[in-house]
Amino acid sequence: MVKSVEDDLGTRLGSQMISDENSSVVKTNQALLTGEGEASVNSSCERKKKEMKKETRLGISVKRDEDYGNWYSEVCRFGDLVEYYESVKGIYILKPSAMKIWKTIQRLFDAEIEKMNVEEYYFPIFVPGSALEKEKNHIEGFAPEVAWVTRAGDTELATPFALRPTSETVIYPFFSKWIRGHRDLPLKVYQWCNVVRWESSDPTPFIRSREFLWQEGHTAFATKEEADREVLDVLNIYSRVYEELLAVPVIKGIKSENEKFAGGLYTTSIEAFIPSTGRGIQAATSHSLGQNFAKMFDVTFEDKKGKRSMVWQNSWGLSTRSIGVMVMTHGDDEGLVFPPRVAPFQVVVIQVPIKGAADDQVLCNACEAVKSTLQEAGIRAKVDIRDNYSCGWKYADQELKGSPLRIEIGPRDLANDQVRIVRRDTGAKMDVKRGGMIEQVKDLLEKIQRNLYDVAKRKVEECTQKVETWDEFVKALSQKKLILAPWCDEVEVEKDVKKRTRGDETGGGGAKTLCTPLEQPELRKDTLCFASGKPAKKWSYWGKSY
Ligand code: 87F
Repeated sequence: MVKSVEDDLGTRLGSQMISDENSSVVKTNQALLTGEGEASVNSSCERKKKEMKKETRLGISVKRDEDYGNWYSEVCRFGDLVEYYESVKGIYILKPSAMKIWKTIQRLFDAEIEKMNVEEYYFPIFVPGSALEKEKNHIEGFAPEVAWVTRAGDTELATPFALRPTSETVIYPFFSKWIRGHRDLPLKVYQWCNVVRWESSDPTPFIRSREFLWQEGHTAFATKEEADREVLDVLNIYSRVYEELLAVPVIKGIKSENEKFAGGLYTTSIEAFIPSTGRGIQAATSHSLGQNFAKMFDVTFEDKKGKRSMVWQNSWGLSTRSIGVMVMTHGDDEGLVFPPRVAPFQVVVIQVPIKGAADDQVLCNACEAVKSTLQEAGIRAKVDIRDNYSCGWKYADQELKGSPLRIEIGPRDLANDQVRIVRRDTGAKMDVKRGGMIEQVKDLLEKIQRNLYDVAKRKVEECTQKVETWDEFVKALSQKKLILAPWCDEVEVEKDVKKRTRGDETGGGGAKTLCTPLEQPELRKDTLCFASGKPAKKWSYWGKSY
């Protein structure tokens, strides 16, 4: 059974903490007010934090770079993002922190997509078998992942329903019905919903789960040009969600024939890279469907000259995987690290008491007052008021849960009319006068947001390697690099690379293209494909992936 970290620590730490507090030297109220002896209290909290972590393994029990899989799982669970749903494998409960982040993503996305005149709908979760049948050729590879409802009570359903793995087959019959003439175009719809994909490979919270949340968009246009433009407009919004909110650098690109959505014309994506594992991860996709689905679902319109034509369609999606990519990008050995713009709480205020002091109500009030001042300035803040935990424990807990800033207030701070601010990303500490606190906090939150992005970007750049030959490629792959290589763009060559790199020491499947970046480095005329030796047509990113 997996218990939450608080349950765990409550039982493991409770008695130890109480005896710790009781055995401490009693300080007078005078000392409390003047802050006398508090320097040692502050550092004793830090020391205690370290000791407690060692003894009780408060928080993460493994190092990120030693056991990435377990590190990630612990960070998600102990950081209070998810709880495992033990009854069904690959299913997770999203806790309030995860939902708050998802809501922030939703808000930015809604605001941007509204500017593009895309309207929100809600379509049913049930997909009639007959509709999926229509798309048979394209979902062939996906069929094992489709989950079905076959029975109601004791009665077998005459026509079983699938739970949506994606909603093309639910929505397009209505496009066929709603679109009559050119005046009905463009038709642009999107929805926020859950989808179900019964994946067989290793489930991982947010990254690969059997039920997840996403936003999916489906649009129809009179011309290919309009549709093409939208594919990239949406990709840009996705890229902004990652870069501006989640502080995760991504690469915009086009998928290879092997890796595109088989039902469409071409697929664009944004790709992130996780340096610790050396794997790429598809962060969101925006597809041009061409007229394939229009043909299948009879989505046609009468143009201005009275001629019937098929529409041009797109579909695009961004899921809660984004939260997992953010955790992987910024998390460290102490736990989660949230970028300020999405952090459920940007500041946690913690009281640094004088051990054994009879009355710390003054401090408690000061913490509440600081929190209120922060909240009034629009900063998401909370006080950790739990009186059954020591300040050291609370520091470690705040670090585990990823809030960008911690404000410590002790008697000396009170006496000096100041607070101590500690950064989650760098650990830097600074004492700030109460009067200038809001300005400082706002400034620091912006700095942290920028720093997280810059550090992540630098790490990816350090892991990126340009190669031109097969030997360079294999070496870079063994060093877990994100590889940029000149390629002839042939399907068989990509399949061959995958086969030749399967089962190497880096584990996972074989290497494949992640994308062909929209931003292309210059390609010399005589450049050859690193894998086939044929003339290269483009630079593509290669690597192992999630
Ligand atoms: C799993 C089972 C059945 C992906 C599946 O990417 C069908 C599918 O069609 C399936 N997994 N796909 C492709 C989804 C394409 C597209 N749909 C709208 C997106 C974004 C949102």
